[in-house]
Amino acid sequence: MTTESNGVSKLKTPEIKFTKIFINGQFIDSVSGKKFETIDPRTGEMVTQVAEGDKEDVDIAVKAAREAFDHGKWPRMSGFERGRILFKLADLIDQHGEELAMLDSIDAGKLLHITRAFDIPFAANCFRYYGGAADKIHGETLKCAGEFQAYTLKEPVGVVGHIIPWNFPTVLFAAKAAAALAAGCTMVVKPAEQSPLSALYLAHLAKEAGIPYGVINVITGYGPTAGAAIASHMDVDAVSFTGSTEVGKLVMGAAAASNLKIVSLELGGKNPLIIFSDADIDMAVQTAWQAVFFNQGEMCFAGSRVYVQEGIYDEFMKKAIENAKNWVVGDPFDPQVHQGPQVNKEQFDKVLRYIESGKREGATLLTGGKAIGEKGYYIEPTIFTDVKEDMLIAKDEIFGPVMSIMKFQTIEEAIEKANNTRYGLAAGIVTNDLNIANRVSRSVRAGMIWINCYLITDINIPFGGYKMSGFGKDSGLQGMEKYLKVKSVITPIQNSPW
Ligand code: TXE
Repeated sequence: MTTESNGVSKLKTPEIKFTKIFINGQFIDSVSGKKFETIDPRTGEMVTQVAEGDKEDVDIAVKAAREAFDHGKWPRMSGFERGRILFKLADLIDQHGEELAMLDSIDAGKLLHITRAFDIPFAANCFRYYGGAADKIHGETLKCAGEFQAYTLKEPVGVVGHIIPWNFPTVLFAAKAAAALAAGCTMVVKPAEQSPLSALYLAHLAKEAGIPYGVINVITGYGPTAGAAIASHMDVDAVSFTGSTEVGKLVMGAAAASNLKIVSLELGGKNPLIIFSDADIDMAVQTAWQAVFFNQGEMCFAGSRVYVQEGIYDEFMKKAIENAKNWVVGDPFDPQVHQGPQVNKEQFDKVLRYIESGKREGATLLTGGKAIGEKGYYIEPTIFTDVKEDMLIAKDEIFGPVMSIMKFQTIEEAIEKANNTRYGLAAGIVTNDLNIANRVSRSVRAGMIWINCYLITDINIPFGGYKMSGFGKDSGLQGMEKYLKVKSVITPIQNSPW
């Protein structure tokens, strides 16, 4: 399907099948009947209208999830059976990968060829990984003092609220939902208002796969209304949030003020990428480039503070400028394009404001720095040099295609600067010296360290931060542990020989 664009080319748009909230296995209108628009970031025009869920809808969804948890078969069936259904869902995601990829591309401006090659297979594999783990959940047997023994049970926490951002809509839905489903939980998912379409499609596929009604409910809507209603709900047992640090604090506050629900937070980052002068310079430039500009720079793990050791600083700059010349910004549905539009006007304006602040505060604009075109939210890949530690572009998460380059001399200085941030999500080290790599990786306070690579991840690798980047991991077995509670059972044991 194609539609008229800004008059320059024809833009592809996918067919939109699901626009209503999903409760108890049915797509229904919101109680208020209100709808909101999702916007195509290529043009700023409406894609479609989606039901706007609010507190009342969250209440109904939580009731359905509660019923499915307290009386339904999902938490009671064997892990093996849950796993079989999750495998089926994984296959359905693969089969419908093209539709899902297109929905994320049109909602969030993500490159279709990357979404197809990475996001969708990753999402399907989340269900396979946790499907395989579902029948391997078990406790321990413990010997006690006196004539007693104990054992632990791992039980699902109950009803989980997942609050999801827009930069990896399908991936984050899958990583959170698959882990909680494997654990035997039921859930209410709130996708970001910017990117609700793939979540509704996934709800449909979950129904097709045979996940019982009420186990997955999806409420599309805004954060301060639907999202806040989940965070403060008395009958939600845990909330798993990915988004900004500011909202993470609100979610934690709401959890504390309501029922002390379990909280996990995956928040922002301002991640250092430290390039030592012994590094292979071409590899270092490529690594830095991908670390900042992949996914339009809209990554909490973007390596947006690039520290380059003085010996290779000038050469690094030269090669970085060369890279910028070959970098194509444009329609995310075009396979030749490297960078699509920012997700919406708000993020577009925010990134441009940071670029202005960089200029105002005296950083040198090496390349880029401007919006592209009259329509849509496109921004040039932008590199600042001579950046000082106290500039906003060195301190704040920009969440856009902006690289801030700083020079350093010694390993001690690099470590100190890398840790000079309120965040602690990720860090990168580029060096051929194993001793440097080992020392820096243990000295930087961050939840994820890449050595001589960046962005590489897999579903079995725990992901989550230190400091104000939050706590609690997504992915890996730890990603499932947070949806399990440990119960200790103690019984007498008589005449035991041991
Ligand atoms: O995030 P929000 P926004 C960072 C990034 C970005 C900034 C703002 O720096 O520029 O945050 O983006 C829901 N109670 N990240 O405004 O508001 C909201 O509806 C409960 C980093 O999009 O944090 C959405 O579903 N929920 C991040 C989700 O929270 C609320 C990815 C994230 O939205 C709520 C996205 C409330 N009061 C942005 N208010 C990452 N860690 O990857 C909003 N929400």
